[in-house]
Amino acid sequence: MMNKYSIILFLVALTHVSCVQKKVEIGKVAIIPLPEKQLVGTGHFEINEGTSVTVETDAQMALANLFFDEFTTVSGWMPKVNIGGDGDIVFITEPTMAAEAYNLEVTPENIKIIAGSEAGFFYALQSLKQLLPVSFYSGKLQPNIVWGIPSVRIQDKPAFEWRGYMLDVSRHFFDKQQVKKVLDFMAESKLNRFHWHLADDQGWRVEIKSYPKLTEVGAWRMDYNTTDERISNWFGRPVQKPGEKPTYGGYYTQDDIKEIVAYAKERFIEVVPEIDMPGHAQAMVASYPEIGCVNSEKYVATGGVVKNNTLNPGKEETFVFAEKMLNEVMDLFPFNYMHIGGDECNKSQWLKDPDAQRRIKEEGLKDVYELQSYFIKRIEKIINARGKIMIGWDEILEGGLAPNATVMSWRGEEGGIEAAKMGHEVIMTPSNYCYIDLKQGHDDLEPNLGYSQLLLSTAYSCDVIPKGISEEEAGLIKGIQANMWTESISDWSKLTYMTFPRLYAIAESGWTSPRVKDWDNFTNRLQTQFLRLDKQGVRYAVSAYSPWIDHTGQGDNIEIALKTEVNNLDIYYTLDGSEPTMKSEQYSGNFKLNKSATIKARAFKDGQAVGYTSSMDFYVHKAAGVLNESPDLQKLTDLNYGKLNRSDPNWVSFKNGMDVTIKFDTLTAVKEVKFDALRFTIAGIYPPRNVEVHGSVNGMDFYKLGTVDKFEISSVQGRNEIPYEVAFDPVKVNYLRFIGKQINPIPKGHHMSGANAIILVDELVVE
Ligand code: TNX
Repeated sequence: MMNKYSIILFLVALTHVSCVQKKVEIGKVAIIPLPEKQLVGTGHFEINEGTSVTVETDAQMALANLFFDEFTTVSGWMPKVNIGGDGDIVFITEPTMAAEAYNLEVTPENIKIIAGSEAGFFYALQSLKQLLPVSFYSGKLQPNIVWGIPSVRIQDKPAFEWRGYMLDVSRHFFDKQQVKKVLDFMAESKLNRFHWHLADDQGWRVEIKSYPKLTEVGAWRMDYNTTDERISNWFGRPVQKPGEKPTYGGYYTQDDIKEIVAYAKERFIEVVPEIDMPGHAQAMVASYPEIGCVNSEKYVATGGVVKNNTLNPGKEETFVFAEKMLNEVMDLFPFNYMHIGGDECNKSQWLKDPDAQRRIKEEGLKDVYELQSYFIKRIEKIINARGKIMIGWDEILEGGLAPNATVMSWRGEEGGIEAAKMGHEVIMTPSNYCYIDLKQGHDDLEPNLGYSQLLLSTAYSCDVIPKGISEEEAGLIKGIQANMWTESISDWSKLTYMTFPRLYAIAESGWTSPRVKDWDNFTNRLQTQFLRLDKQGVRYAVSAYSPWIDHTGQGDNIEIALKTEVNNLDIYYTLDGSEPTMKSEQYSGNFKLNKSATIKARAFKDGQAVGYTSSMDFYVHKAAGVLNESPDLQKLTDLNYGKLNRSDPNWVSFKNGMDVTIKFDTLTAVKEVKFDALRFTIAGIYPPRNVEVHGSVNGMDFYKLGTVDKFEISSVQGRNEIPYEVAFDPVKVNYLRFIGKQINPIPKGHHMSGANAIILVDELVVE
């Protein structure tokens, strides 16, 4: 039995529970891509259990339900959606508005969503979502939040009709659920073309009923996994041997594809399938060797660059195969574009293949380039017969462009310009702006993914319409696309890391008019977007907020500069290797450094650390900044040290042995020299077998100071840095000469055996 006191306590507890304070959270106006026009008002609109939504049609009803259903997860209820009536949030059709355009008006009293098409309503809802507080993105039940949307008037429309994202699922397979997540983040960024790279040398990914071996054989390869992101193992993958059963891979059934296409459609995304040919076709050739050439590779490729992988344009059965297969593919994809690749076709097999050679003669073709063009033109007929448009990478321009083709320009902008001048439609995906498989920051701070670099600020700076074309030609440029090649992207966390935030930069170039694009404004909005990604547990890169440590000058006159891509950050640094805080030295311009130090730098914004901590062991040695005989060699003494990456520009390469002389400003006492040589044997890069160091006062008479022999080490295969150190009795010199001998020829059984070894060396450290 309850006594008087427990009843009172119970009642107090009850009132307490029912009065749990609800907290109003109000979103920020930080929409990506930036709307054409937006005017921020005062006050906010609150979405609560009583909020009602009025739509006009069933189609709008479906859109509204898809969107407002997300409230069920985060608040436990969803606003009521009705056709007709007098709701708090109203959909209003305005037929004069352009396709995909919308207006969004939020006041404390109501929200008006105005558009001329369903796509317009959909994009308005994407903007509305970004106006909600970041907590909305957590996907967790938060019943005590009152969802506030800031007052704002938005008028918005896209700059370009093609706003794409390409995913390569051949090099690494991403399953159906992951592809749907890709479509979700595309939709949130108002992207509308999903280019699905379904076939390449390393895997075939779509069920084809008339050619079952394409998935039985072509979808599987040898592989190994590593979780170590410092290792980029694309070139070192195990090659399949007879009798071995490959287990890495996967494919989509035709039902999977239909499900994904429908999922995309619901989000106003059209899916463009790509079957890459006649090159990049090893998975096809491994499945059906009869459509390959002489010396074809037998198995699905595992990594690296594949050479004997081309379809045979000399055989009629190749075209029979292509026609049946492409028709099955086209049956699955309602959009009126079919991408056939056409890139990087290694034509050396065609030079030797009797069928290919016969075709060249019979058709009166000039060379293998015209043979590729012959192939592509026949494939175009198959596609046009279905009323569809063929797209190819810009190599389809070589040897004569197919008459109706759309060109995807990837090797810079030139292919796009040329195709537009010829009156063809173009999609811009120049690798120097749009390849999000490349590193997005300093080598030391990034995982070892991608072979080169594309910074966020560079991606943002892309002008979709290249310079030097007429207004009419500009009309043929349909838009822009981010390309996610996956040689080094083996899992979801790497995929999102490389995608974000660069995808937002490219989405903004596709959607936002170049007149209103603004880098500083973008990076401010990005910080809110990062909070949204945090709430979803999505991994992304903050590289653009991390300091780059640069230096200029020479000798004891070295100056250090700290820079970030993002402007208006506060940079703090230390010189003793400790972690910088806001109590450390604040950077206010170049500073002098005349002794060795470990510099660490970190950027802060509004009192919060942003980006990564950059670090550099700065070793000021006697030859720092001295002049070399040629400017190319200046990199040897510039205090930028080469990294374990053969494309690091700091390495200086020698094809015929190393012979370098450096000259000091004054007579200098020296007692030791050190440097590193790169071993990267798969590319024929071997460290020198022997190094001699000579000194001179007058620059003519040199005498040997010391030597080091590394024959055994230098002939080992692998990938690492080999240190060379030569110590000698102290002397005073004006000149030092370094002579390094190659291990020539590269011994039998080694990578590139028989060839001449290349030597890559960096930083000639003199003490
Ligand atoms: C070039 S772009 C390729 C792809 C690679 C990519 C890596 C293109 C049409 N071909 O096969 O995956 O570079 O960045």
